[in-house]
Amino acid sequence: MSLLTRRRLLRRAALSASAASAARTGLAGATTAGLAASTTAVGGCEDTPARDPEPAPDPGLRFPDGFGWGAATSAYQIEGAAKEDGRGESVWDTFSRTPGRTRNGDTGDVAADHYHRYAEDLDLMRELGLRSYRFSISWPRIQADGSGRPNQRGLDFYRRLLDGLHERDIAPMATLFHWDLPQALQDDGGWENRDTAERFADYADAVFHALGDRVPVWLTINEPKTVVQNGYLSGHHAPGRQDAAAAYLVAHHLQLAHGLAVRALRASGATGRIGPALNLHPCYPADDTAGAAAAARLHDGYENRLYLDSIFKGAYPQDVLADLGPDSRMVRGIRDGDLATISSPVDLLAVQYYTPIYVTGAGGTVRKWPTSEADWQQIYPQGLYDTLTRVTRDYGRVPITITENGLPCPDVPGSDGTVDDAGRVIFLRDHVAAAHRAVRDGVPLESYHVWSLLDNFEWAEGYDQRWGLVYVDYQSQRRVFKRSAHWYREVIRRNGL
Ligand code: IFM
Repeated sequence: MSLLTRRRLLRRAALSASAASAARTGLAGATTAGLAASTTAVGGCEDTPARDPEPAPDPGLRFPDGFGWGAATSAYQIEGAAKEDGRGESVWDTFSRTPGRTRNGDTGDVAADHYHRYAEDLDLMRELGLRSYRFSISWPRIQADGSGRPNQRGLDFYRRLLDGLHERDIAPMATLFHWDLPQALQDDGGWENRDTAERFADYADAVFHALGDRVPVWLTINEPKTVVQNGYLSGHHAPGRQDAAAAYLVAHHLQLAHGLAVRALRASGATGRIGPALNLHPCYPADDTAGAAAAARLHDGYENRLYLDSIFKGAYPQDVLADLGPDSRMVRGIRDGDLATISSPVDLLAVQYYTPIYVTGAGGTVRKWPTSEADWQQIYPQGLYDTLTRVTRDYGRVPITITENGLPCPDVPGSDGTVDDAGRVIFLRDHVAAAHRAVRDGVPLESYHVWSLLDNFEWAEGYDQRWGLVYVDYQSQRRVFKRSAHWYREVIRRNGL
């Protein structure tokens, strides 16, 4: 891999690094905007309305009947109970307990205590009117060391959760891997070791057999790109490596693990549908030079096509392979038959959208829109429309679910105890409107999930960033519906804006 490429990759990873937000945007202490006063403003949390890249949506937008309004979470971010019922250690336990790795030294040991409070949280979901709930299964709860006989107490927890969802008429959507790799597998090389993909397929198979009768939709690997970029390029996520050569071998093994899990589901006889969960960033040239167009195209290869092409076209993008070079660890790690496995037919694509990327002719990136508290996030709802329509245009009419979209805000309860996150309401409104335009223009979108249901452990940012519809007071574990939760309940009730 050329020095230029390596520099470019590290810069790219740094851009998406939420740890890099140590240089905060200065929004943390700002108050939220009054909704009425800023109905045409974009959805940052700042009190000075930002320029809006698009007009306020028409009130009265309705989605197709049966549209799956949902919210999402992940195991390590909400469950807590890190040492209970036979759960093993994950890379995030190790990473977050290592001094200096997370803000304030925060860990997921307790998080939102969802493991103990899941029944209360299920009632919150019902109160919200959710039709779909996306959560993840903790691999180290099912296999403490990442292999062998599944831990029945871990499976029982998820069965109780699934039963509770069915009782409340909320459709479950289960992610098999949301970054909490068993530490024992990391000790054997983690995702750099091809065998981890095989271990993942075994784990998936155990879960399909135990819970397959209760889960209509499975997602394989959450945001493989984030593991690659944050875990292995910038190193601000577990396992904290900075090794570009390893990073793309990891990408291949994550893709392989995805394909093996798809095959395991088919072999298990379970009837659920399955697909990947990809965070897609539209990459635009920063100016109208040919150099910026070419650089944006290659950037798109690393951000999007590496994952989409391998799954939907059975081939890695040639420009990325050429850029990595024939001697790269990734290219040398691809074996005959791997792409056929990776491209095993899926039933749906889960899209997670947060930000666009603007690429200069020199391969750098610039910002064009206001950022949120997460300084890697530029607020640009049109990017969601562009992403959805691009996927349908380039990869065919695979059913799409949006499994994450959201905004961190400095939510603080007022003296009356309410949390007025008006900026988040505007953000969500504008993104829902963009999704609606995509549906109108032919995108087969079946559901939308806000990230996140609850405030939770935001990885390297610890508990400093709040992304939830529901406020969590981490001292008392009291939950409070934010203004956005009340607003979203109405959206669901009306089936639109
Ligand atoms: O909290 C994360 C989530 O785990 C994966 N997608 C992005 C979210 C916000 O950073």
